[in-house]
Amino acid sequence: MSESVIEYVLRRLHDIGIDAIFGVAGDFAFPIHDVIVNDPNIDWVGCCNELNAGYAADGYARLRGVGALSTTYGVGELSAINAVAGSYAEHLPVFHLTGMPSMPVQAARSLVHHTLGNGEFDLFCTMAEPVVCASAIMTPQKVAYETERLIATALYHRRPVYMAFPSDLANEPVLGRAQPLELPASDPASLDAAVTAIVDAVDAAGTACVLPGMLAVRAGLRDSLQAFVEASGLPYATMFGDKSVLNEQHSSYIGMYDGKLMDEDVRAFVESCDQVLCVGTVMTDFNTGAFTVALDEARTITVGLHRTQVGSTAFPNVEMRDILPELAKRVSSRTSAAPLRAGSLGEVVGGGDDPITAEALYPRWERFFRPEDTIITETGSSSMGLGFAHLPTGVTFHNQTLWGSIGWATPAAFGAAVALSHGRLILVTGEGSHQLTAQEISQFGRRGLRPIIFVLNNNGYLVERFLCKDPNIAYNDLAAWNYAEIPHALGCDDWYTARATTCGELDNAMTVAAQADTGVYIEVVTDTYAASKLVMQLHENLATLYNT
Ligand SMILES: Cc1ncc(C[n+]2csc(CCOP(=O)(O)OP(=O)(O)O)c2C)c(N)n1
Ligand SMILES: [Mg+2]
Repeated sequence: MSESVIEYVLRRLHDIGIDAIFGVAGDFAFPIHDVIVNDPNIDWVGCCNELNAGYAADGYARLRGVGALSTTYGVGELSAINAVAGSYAEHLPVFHLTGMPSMPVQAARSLVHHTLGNGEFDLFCTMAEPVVCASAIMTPQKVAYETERLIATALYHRRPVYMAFPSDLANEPVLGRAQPLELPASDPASLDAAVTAIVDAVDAAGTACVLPGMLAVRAGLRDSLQAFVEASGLPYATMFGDKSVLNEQHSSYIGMYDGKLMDEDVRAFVESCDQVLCVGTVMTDFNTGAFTVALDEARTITVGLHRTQVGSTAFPNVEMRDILPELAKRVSSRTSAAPLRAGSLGEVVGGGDDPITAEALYPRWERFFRPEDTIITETGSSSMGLGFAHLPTGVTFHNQTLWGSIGWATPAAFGAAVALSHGRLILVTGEGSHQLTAQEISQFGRRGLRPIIFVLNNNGYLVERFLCKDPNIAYNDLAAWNYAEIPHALGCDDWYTARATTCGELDNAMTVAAQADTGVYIEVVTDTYAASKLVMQLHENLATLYNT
């Protein structure tokens, strides 16, 4: 029998690395979901709601390079749209498959459920358009061509795409044909000129450094970037949203660069360099210490996904995947030792009945991390502290630094756990953020996944307390939950759970967590104002942050 519309799409998604699709079922999507559930190559991963499914697909894509979710018409897809927008902002190619009413129902402008009751059926596709880089309604005639176009577009831009399946067409045989598309190549002359310009600039520079950026990881070029950095012998620093792009234990790693807000030695060195080579960095507010980085354009080289800039000269149509290997071949090697050694969060302090202060907490977390951990951190005070931990080899650190939608981390950690092939999965979230999406904890238990989860309970929205006018204002307060009871109530029966209110209790819980062979959930209770350093620094620099 010939392949159906949805079978074609699923086969091609599997070809590019997708073996799980997150979602919530619904009648208009049954023709899609029936096939996913019966597909031997792709797991149907049910989620508690569509927003969580979108975040889970995002977390999965951070590890695997691509991700997918599937929702029903209107009610389902609109619930997911915040998550898809986040994947757009954060450069993650997530495929959003949604079911639609049948073509006759649409043609009759019928008053069916999940519509606005105005006979219009293309509204939700239109709503999705600004948060995806391409979209299509899949018919037997178009599906082959459109699938290839959408895959190529998603992979080129590293952004989500939207696919809608009218319910009467999803299981119809494919009528058209198409070949997988090749991604655009670099313009050879522009590529060669860009490589020459970079090599000349770096060779002429007395001092130079690299800022490795997350777009290189999004493009699957971590190894290629590492090879270039090794070949050049250049020191490298990392910005917040780029944390862990390259190994922090490497002798060339000099620490976190966060403009004027954090490590002054790193800032002074980076900004004094004759050339700073940014590879796949994105200069957002939280990536630049609230825009306090000061990089002189004349001394800055920027390698983007599709374009390179050396000083004020732009080299268009230069693909990052092409330029990095060329640079590794042609760059001169420096052998001088790195000018700085990356710092750590300091010695572990406190013990016994001592309260868990910020000074007690963050070094404990840093010490808890092991090689090959995958760490998912939520927007809020905890990620702003952990961003400056000195990570062991092979650890990846994930944060939604640009989109910053609280609630992301818990389902994203679930998606990452589904994608994970080795090592531990650690989630660190504030309790305020956790309240948005905490029910997704149940999905870890359901699939027998064993994350280590830390929920920082500081009695409210701490980071907001530091950013708003009146820290004690009522909108930063929360309903008090018994967090440590959540996993058991949500079906994670064998998990180790603990509520730590003192350093001693936290040490005990961490000792158990380090050896546990079940899921772990630790509520860490601190004072309302126990804040990491960056949070306090942001407070001091509010005017810079808000450009006022
Ligand atoms: C979806 C969404 N709603 C609101 C916000 C605004 N916001 C940013 S941080 C934050 C509070 C986070 O609190 P919590 O998770 O408890 O972390 P803490 O800073 O207290 O450690 C809020 C409400 C947001 N970023 N995203
Ligand atoms: Mg909080």
